[in-house]
Amino acid sequence: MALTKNKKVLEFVESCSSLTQPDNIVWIDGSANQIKQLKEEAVKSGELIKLNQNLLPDCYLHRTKVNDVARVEDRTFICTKNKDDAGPVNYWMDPKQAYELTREIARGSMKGRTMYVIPYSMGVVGSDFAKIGIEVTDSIYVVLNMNIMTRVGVNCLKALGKNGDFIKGLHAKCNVDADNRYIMHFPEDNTIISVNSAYGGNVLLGKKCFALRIASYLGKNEGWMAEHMLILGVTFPDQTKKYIAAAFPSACGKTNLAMLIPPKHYLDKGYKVECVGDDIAWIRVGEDGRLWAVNPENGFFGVAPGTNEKSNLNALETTRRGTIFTNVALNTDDMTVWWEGLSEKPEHCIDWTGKPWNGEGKAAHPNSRFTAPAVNCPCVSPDFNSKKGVPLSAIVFGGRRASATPLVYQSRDWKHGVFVGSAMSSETTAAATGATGVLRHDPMAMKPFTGYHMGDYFAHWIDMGKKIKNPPKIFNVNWFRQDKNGNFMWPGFGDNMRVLEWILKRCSDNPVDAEETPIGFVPKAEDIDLTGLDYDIGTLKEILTVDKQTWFKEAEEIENYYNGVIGSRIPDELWACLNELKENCKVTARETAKKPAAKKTDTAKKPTAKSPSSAKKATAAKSTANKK
Ligand code: SAT
Ligand code: MN
Repeated sequence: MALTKNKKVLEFVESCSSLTQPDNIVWIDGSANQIKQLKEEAVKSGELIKLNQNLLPDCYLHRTKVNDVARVEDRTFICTKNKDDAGPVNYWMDPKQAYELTREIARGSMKGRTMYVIPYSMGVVGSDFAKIGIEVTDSIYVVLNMNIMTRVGVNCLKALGKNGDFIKGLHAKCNVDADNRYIMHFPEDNTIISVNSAYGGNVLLGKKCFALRIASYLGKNEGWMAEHMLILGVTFPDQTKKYIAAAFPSACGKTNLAMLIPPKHYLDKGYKVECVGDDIAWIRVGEDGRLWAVNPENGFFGVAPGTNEKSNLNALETTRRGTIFTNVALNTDDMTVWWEGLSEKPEHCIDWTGKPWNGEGKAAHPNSRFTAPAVNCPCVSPDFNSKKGVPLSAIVFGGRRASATPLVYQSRDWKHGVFVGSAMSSETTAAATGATGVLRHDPMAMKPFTGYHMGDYFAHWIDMGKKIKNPPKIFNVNWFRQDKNGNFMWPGFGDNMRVLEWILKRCSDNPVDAEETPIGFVPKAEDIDLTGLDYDIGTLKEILTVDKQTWFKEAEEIENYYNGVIGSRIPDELWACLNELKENCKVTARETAKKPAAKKTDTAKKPTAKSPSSAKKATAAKSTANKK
């Protein structure tokens, strides 16, 4: 029975059911009882495998079809009336054509199936930030995942009232036919249609489709920002707190950074890191002129491989109950889960395709995932459900770069920070179909997620800067520098705290000193606290060095991207930053003779006491870790 009198909702549900012709319609009320029944049904049908309920209570395993394991960027479309408004880095389709195409595919596709109507809220129901969506789907897996990832149920319909507007989402599994798979966004109609997939980012419509692609478009029009960012809070020994939002491409370690456990001596001193979000931030200007951020999600859809007690104990603990695992391996000895990098290989296991694993190839798919409730997380922030969000001291951009980009640098101001974000490149990962390890431009880690023209998105960032009286400082980090033998040069994971500390010291009223380089401010190596780490300060110096020639080439590459890809909508402020970078990186004949590039001290800032550093010998361990 319909759970609302909102005519727009009823009309939408009716239009979906007359198109797809399901046998039944079930409204998801969000009650524990209904969710329990759906899990039982999914176990019966084989859609979920019940795991060991003693070791992993309320945990299940799901396997997707082998052709349906990641987001499909080349089948994801932004359907604006004007092709230009979708811009150069999105795939575009005329809305009329896209509606016709997907409606034809979805027509009658739910015959013999049940259609579920999921009312959900992105953000705390009823808060100023929150927005309501209705997702109609024929997949129990989607219902159960949405129930973890978002706030689901009747209170969302209540918040909507009789007349409220919402984001419409239709998901029809159809035959999971990769050749007819489409993820369509109609930002001008607040509508999403997804057909022929049953994998996470393509079908959990509250996530990338709504909370980033549609929301970024809404944010541009309404004066706020939807970003692909984790949010974390650092508590200092004196109990003050500061918050950081950080943008990294998919599968580059956002979940690990968001749940970081600081090294022992930081814990001993009283430092604490708490997680507000691991993937998406909705950001507004507060009355105090600062930026305030919320995480609109309610759970974590994290990459499983590489997650272990050392890399992310908090994530592991988060997945110990109430979790749905997708495409990991099944340890048949004790009916628990396994993935590469978790622990020793199990004696007997079934790989992600459902076949006994003989130890060759991967047991878990590289993009296998856990869907886990945020409340499970041992370090979830007490501000997780805050209606007004948390104030940002720093914004951090980061990519996966084997060379060129130093461990950390700070931009000169907001505009320059926007330039740094716009110039981001990163090596591709298994989160999307296609080749991995290929360097590509991924501005603000939003290349696959901006619901409008990338040049206008840059301009929106610049415009936002004009409204923020007390802007956060903007930084760039790179945990992934490699030496000539392919070894990572920075340990990453919990040791990233050492870099976060420097970042936050730069955000204080009495900032720590820094070196000015052609690309921005880098730390003096002695100011990164290496206490307790077996690490060579020489290596640190190396990954803090900015090589002018390399960066001149980077600047030319950015120029090619600006000119050749993004084009005329790039704001003048960013061109000015690019020209400045080129100017700063011009190498004189004399400099060529005596490298490396000269640095000068940041005289604008008052130097403060240096943090203790006790560098020990040895180089960074050879590492195969993939998300630091
Ligand atoms: O598959 S998702 O888009 O949900 C996760 C990701 O790629 O970041
Ligand atoms: Mn993501």
